[in-house]
Amino acid sequence: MKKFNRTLVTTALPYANGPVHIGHLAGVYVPADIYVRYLRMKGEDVLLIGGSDEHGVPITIKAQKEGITPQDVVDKYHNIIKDSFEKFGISFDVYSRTSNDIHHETASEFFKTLHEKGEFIEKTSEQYYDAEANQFLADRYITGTCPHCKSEGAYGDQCESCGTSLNATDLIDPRSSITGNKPELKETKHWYLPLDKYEPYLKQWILEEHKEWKPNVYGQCKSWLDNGLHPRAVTRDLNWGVPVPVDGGEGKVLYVWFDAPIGYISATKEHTPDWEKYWKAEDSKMVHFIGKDNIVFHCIIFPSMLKAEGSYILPENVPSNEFLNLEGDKISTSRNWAVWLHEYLEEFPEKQDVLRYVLTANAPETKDNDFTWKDFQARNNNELVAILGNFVNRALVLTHKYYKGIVPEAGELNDFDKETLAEIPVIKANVEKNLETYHFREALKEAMNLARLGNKYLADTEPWKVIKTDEERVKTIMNICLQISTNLSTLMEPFLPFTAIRLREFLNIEALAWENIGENVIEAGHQINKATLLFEKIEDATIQEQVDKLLATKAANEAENKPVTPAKDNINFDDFMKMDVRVGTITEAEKVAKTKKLLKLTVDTGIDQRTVVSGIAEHYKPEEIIGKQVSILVNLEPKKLKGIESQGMILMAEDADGKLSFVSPDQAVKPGSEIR
Ligand code: B3M
Ligand code: ZN
Repeated sequence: MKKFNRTLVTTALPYANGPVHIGHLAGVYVPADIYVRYLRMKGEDVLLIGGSDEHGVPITIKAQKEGITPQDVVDKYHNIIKDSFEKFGISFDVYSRTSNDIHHETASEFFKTLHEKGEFIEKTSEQYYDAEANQFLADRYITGTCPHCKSEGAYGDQCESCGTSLNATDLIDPRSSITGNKPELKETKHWYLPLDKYEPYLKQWILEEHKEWKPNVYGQCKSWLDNGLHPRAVTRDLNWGVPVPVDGGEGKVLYVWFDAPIGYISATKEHTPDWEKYWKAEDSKMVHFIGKDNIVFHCIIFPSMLKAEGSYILPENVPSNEFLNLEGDKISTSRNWAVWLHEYLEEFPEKQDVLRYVLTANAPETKDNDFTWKDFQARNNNELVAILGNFVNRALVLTHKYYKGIVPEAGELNDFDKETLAEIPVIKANVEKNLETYHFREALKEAMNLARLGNKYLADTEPWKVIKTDEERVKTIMNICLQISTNLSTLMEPFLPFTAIRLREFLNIEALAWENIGENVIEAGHQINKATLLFEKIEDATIQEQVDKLLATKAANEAENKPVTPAKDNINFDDFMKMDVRVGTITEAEKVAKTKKLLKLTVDTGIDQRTVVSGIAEHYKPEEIIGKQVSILVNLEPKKLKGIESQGMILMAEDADGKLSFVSPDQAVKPGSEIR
């Protein structure tokens, strides 16, 4: 195996058009952080690179929707994302952003180098254009039916249903996402990277030399390479992004997927003047952590760009994950179907490690997986509390009880003691093997085995019984329990960094190196601190709140998508004229006793002051509607409701989720004015 002297770990740059959610975390940031923390603990030279992807159509579309500038959009979300990553303990060496000057310069230079080397093909072709919006329709500006899986709503650059990367002109029945119009074709010039030129190289490099890549990654690459590569446009007709820095590039920018991966380079530059050794030295190892929809860009396109430039290394591995779903449905920013990190951090303060644990234990490493709140609760209560927390707590509490918190000296070890301690290096080796091959869930499972070992040791040795007959023996037992606890604080650190710190505070020890695992590092006579619980049970009510929140989202989405009630049968004009609808002013309002829905109103109809009972109490408070002008059907037969005679009906607009609104004139009119 090749020997590397430093590691550059990159994490996909999230689009700054929304906050990050558990899908991002499980797919990319949690595994990358575990990996990097592990390497750091081994004393290796490693950098964790991240940043916000602030260019491209996802950003401009969001800005148009909200009526703000793209810069406003990225400023807002970059700050939310950066802040929540920090609080969640993703230990970036640098978290940058692609709107920084250093990135614009780096990406621009990169393009110019390729241009000067003659690596691009310049080609004029017909692209979709929206005449009404006066704009070319790049990427997500155009939607249509996917030619492969036939699902609707595929984008001009990618189908999110089947993951295929597309050209806008491949779409069936294309539509502009700005106006909904059928686009026309119009000529425009662009720069293309001839991917076909690198095909033989990529085939050798991936299919022959990197058979160890995960099957999902290798498989996607193979299918691309088997289908044959074609030149791909790396510029766009847009006004948001890195301007094309060569003649004829006016009004055009680099394709977001051209500049974004260069963002990894810019961020490294921003972090250290010594950036080149990470990117160019043969003994540097680069690893890209990404989600599965980014595979082609990191395994085919970016490597071709780096190869074309000529002075950079290529990734050693691209451990892409599959997707995490939420309660059985695909996570979606636009449908608000997600658990947002910044909200989790507020709603579950100090529980970063619980989420880190659950997302790792249930990571979508080989197939799509599902996050459910029930599973979150079960893993917290049955694993973190019952296994890890329980062992550590018993070890610490008994040490305080028997020895006032002073580590007792071990006597002679029996076979069971020796066997137990001998397990520690075995567990360490298993964790290492799994971390080094990017099997994070397996690694965590192995690490938890150390806590299981501790519990088993306690259950078998029963110090609380032995203390009555053999005080010397208990000293040995507790010494071993404290050794296991110390080792847990080190072994768990990559996965549960906040817990590791707390555990070290309890044990009153400094951070240890990975190599210390298995050594006896806690000495007899050492004073430990008072401990509190490492984890606490999560109650049903807390979980129910989260489930209810999702149910409300689902209801809102369903209401939004609910079709409008179909029109009723026609009536003739005379039928219509039978209804006497007027503008009235509400002059009094009060709740009808013992009902939830009813208000008793007095309405000035211009004709008279009359009483109307109306089922609007859940939508309006009596005091806020006095003086309101409303529409009232005055010739409806009177009817008794809860003993009150209602003389007419207030007309309300009802939307799909049952929300009621008054139908009011848009300026004050005289009560009694007829509505027709
Ligand atoms: N922003 C796409 C995504 O968030 C893109 C990743 C860029 S990595 C260089 O899925
Ligand atoms: Zn598709």
